Amino acid sequence: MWENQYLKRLLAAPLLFLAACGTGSQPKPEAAAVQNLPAAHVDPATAGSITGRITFAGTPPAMPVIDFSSNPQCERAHKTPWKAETVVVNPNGTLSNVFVWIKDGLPPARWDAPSEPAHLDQNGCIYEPHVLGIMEGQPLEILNSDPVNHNVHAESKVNAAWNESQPPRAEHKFKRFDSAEVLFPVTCSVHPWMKSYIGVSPHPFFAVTGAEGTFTLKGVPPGTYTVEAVHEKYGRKEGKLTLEAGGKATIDFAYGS
Ligand SMILES: [Cu+2]
Repeated sequence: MWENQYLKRLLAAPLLFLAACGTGSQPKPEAAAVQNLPAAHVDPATAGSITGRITFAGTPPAMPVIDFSSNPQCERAHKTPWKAETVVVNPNGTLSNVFVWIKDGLPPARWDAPSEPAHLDQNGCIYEPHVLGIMEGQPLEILNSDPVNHNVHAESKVNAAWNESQPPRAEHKFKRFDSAEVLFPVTCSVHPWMKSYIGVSPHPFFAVTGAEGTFTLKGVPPGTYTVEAVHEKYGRKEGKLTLEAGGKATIDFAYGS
């Protein structure tokens, strides 16, 4: 069971740390710096929210229908044609799958990650969700709901990259990313059309837009912030705002022509 493995890893961590000290090597400076920061504290009485909308102007590019025919089981999983999710423009003219986060402005602090894992599934030989937000140090539980072998390849640059096969009905994988990194692709070495993206945030103020093209960051302490939107094809946009104590701030981003 993963719990046991996870526990073992937790128990092993101090030993590894001691071992590292014994050999004279040190933990990564950024990791050590974060550990030394005071624990973040948000006063609910003054926390506010940041909301926004990601619009898309112009004609959305036509997305190719994915050809699953190299694997009959992948093909059978789709009753209707499945299009690539590189650009998903919603009927209301907004853009899906945009990762939005507070890029800058929070006071230096250590934000504890939730123990509840984020999930990435392989279902119908596609990754679900297409874009995933997760906190630094939060467990990522990876499922394979397909009757076929997949190969999960985290193509991270700041965090160590890894590439591991995941047979059908295998145990779920549990991973963690210990440094902020927005965004990096996750691909499958068996099925070239499979691609998702992960954004690792050092704090809990991030969101991914869905069918409404909107986002909400809740429980944000008052302050002046740089908010960044990141789309896999259309790239990065940022804007600044000031959130008053107990207030609501809005910031919209526009993509497309
Ligand atoms: Cu695959």
